[in-house]
Amino acid sequence: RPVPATDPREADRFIRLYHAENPDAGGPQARLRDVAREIARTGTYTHTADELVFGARVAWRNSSRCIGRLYWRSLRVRDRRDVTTAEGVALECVAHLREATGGGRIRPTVTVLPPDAPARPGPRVLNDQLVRYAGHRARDGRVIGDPRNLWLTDLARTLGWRGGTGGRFDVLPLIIQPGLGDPLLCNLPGDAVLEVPLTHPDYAWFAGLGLRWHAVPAISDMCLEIGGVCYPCAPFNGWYMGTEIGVRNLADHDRYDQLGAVAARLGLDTSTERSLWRDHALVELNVAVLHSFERAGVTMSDHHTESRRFLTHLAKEERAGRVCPADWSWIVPPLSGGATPVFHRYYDTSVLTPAFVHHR
Ligand code: HEM
Ligand code: NRG
Repeated sequence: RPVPATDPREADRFIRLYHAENPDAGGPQARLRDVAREIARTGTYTHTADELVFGARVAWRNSSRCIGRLYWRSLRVRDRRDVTTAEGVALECVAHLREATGGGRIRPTVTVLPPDAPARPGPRVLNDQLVRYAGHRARDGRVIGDPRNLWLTDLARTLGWRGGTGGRFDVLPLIIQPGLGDPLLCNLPGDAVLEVPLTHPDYAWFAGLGLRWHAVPAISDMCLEIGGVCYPCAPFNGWYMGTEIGVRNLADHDRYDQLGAVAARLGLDTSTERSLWRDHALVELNVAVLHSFERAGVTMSDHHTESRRFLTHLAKEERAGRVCPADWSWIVPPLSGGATPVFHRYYDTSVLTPAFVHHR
């Protein structure tokens, strides 16, 4: 995978932004000169530790699909640019999960591994999140587990993974692709993956559905792009908003597809759409998700609270004289959209950097 040289104009823009927002760092002129020289000599340049922290936080601030941006300034940045091996990357991913989980008090965190450099591509994690449940194709063609991860499960098997019980919630191994060389499989230690079994505050039968989800959403397949430099391995996490699990992961027809099972236990009339049995089942499923995380002491927000926080964030950004880009179709929660304040307006759709980007 050839890596192009860093665009000096991107570097220039970032260094100016850093110095504009960090007046204590002094003027940008000396640093601009050094960076230009380093790019001319090596094809790229190295961020200072402070530039990296700032760049990662602003990449979150610029994530137009993210409703959770109010706390962008408190993102914890683990600077691990010195890791040289696939084993090292795997260990840092495990350490990231442990630190970010915080025993349930989830801490928004990003771990930054080595960047792409000309003739020296950085490592990547092939899993789209650090914690993923396997999808197993059963003999009758149905899928046990998460159908979304069939490809990843197949890839792990091809690379020699023999783990898993064939069940619905088998945690997949990490698959690390080093900059150069063969991919590495790494099983996640059980104590690094906090999970929450789902129960319902009013319905004892709910536990019998055997549903659970992992505590930490840690996206691991996006590049962190700062000042023309691309960090292809920069797993990040915040906490879950309940609807991600209760409306999408467990309810989507092409995911765990649980609405029928929930509706049946609730005794709803599924013979007609007009009974709104899907809507009713969705609400109870989402009540269960929020209740279970709360009971387990794991940070999670509901979509009403997170929507209000987002508008607070927007107002703060405007007061700071910045545009806050947002993508309506991702920001509006997938349940009761019109009952949340984020529904009733439009947003600036600019694309800003630093950013987290899907490169593949
Ligand atoms: C997307 C919530 C923290 C970066 C999203 C989505 C939600 C969300 C609901 C939409 C996901 C979907 O529909 O699949 C939150 C909450 C957080 C949080 C509640 C709690 C602190 C973070 C952090 C970062 C981040 C720490 C990065 C440092 C992103 C990005 C996307 C996103 C890049 C778009 C992902 C994609 O394109 O697939 N967030 N987020 N978020 N968030 Fe956040
Ligand atoms: N919907 C996905 C996760 C996407 C990102 N969501 C967050 N991010 N909350 C899912 O696994 O359901 N975060 O960094 O907190």
